[in-house]
Amino acid sequence: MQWLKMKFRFVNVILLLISSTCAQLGADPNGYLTYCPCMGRFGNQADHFLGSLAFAKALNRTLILPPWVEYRRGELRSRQVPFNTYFEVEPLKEYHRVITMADFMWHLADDLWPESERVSFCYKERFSLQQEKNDPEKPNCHAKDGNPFGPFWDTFHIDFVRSEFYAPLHFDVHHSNEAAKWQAKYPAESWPVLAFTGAPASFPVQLENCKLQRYMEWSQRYRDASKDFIKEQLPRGAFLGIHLRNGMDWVRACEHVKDSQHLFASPQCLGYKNERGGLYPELCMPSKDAIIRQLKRTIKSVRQTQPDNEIKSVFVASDSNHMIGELSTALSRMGISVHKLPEDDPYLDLAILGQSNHFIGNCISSYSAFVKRERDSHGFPSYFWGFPKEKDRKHSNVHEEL
Ligand code: GFB
Repeated sequence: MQWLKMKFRFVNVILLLISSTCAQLGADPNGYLTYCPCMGRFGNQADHFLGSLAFAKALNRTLILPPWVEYRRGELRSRQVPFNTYFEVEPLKEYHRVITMADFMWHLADDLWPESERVSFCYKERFSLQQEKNDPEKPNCHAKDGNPFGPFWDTFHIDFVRSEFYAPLHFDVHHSNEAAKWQAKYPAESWPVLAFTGAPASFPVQLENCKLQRYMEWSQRYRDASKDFIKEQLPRGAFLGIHLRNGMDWVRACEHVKDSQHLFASPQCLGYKNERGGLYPELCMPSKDAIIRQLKRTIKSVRQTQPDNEIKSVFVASDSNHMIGELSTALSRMGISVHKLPEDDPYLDLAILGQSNHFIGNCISSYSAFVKRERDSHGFPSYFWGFPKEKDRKHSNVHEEL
């Protein structure tokens, strides 16, 4: 009997907790927006996130914060990592209403987005790789087809009953009255949740949305870990953070430099309309000698301009070759030590680069772009490998800092 009473009380407490969480979360009558960050790795997803945040605000819908999609070697299905593992949720609310996907799905979805009403949005029909699924009579977004599409929605047991094609609407809410068109076509009363097959945003991030980076604050775990590393592993004094993007995927990507005006994040140094020039190979893959020359030049220049806060060490982040040996040898006469994380951690690398006194990144990499935007939001200086072009630099007064 006693046991039954306790069980009853326990169930009551749980119900009370759930209902108070629901009350706290409160349903948004203006509706919600959810999407799969199904393109690329972190840098691409971060670019898309900023655009999606701006889009949700323009439509006046709460943005459901998607988990980050990660790929591990040897695993066939992507892993979904909760948004707040890496970034705080609260600072985003200063800009616009957001809710984590877990909170939305556990506390609100049953009422607001019942299983029978889950519709996937895509621009136009997307064909399935499995031929038998493509039915000319029933065009479909195939929102769960392939990796990471399936694993992403499966994380929250989401299946779609229908597809909606939103063409000719688009996501540029800065240069037209597109938001009003979306609201007219998909009012929140009849469409409480817009669920996009991919991010409702462009890549690279639109210029107007770069400044939203300031609402992305590292989680306590990453703030602590980066501070500890800087304090315990680097010598006292200023340090220069560098990003060396040089893995095999990058070598292949750089081959596209010769036939493009822009590649990935290149507008961050060249300008969105190539105002500051066209692409060239050294921007993508600087040689070892060019890297060492630029490092020495930067360190000397800081010595002259900021004699009270000289660079004492270099922190290297890389997806492949950190060049620790070569760089240590080259910089030893200047009394500079060269460091890297003991274990690979792309997020900790980013958090540390964000805090360095000076930063040299790869203009074409969206991973570098994340660091550049974060530093811009704090007023910290950033530079790029091979920019401006060495021969241009000799003949012009262009300041390297961007
Ligand atoms: O972030 P991301 O889209 O940047 O993809 P890019 C690169 C991934 O490589 C990162 C790892 O998300 C990390 O997982 N990575 C890169 C690093 N740099 C570092 C680093 O310094 N430290 C660590 N630990 N990991 C482009 C994509 O990548 O690559 C394109 O934008 C395409 O879509 C191309 O895939 C080949 O912009 O650099």
